[in-house]
Amino acid sequence: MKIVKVQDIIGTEREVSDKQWTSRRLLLKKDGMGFSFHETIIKAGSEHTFWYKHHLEAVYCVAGNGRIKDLATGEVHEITDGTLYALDNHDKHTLYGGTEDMRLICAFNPPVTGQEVHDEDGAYLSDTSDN
Ligand code: 9YT
Repeated sequence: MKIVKVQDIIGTEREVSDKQWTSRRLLLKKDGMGFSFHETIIKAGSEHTFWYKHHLEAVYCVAGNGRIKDLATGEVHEITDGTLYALDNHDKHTLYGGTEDMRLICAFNPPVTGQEVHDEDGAYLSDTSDN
């Protein structure tokens, strides 16, 4: 059994940030669960375009608010505490932070290794190994 505390991840290589978002990778591929598990904070008022071409992702909001735009259809959905979105079609999307920082819990299949970088499309490159 593994016990992971987010406060032990802060400031380590499992915490990845830019000015407008922070992601803490509680579980990565090397943890052997078959998925990775993250806490992502999206700053109020910020905007991010992501495209996980090689991963499926489920995201559950537990605090704050924002919106997500499906860039294929232009549809916009409100996100608040208790909303889940599942990118079951590798959906390219834009996330908008709302009036308060949004706290999101995310699972990726296949698991993120921690070495991925967002390419010019906002996509993660495919598995860069770690087993
Ligand atoms: C909201 C969202 O897509 N979070 C994903 C995790 C983040 N891109 C990371 O850990 O790099």
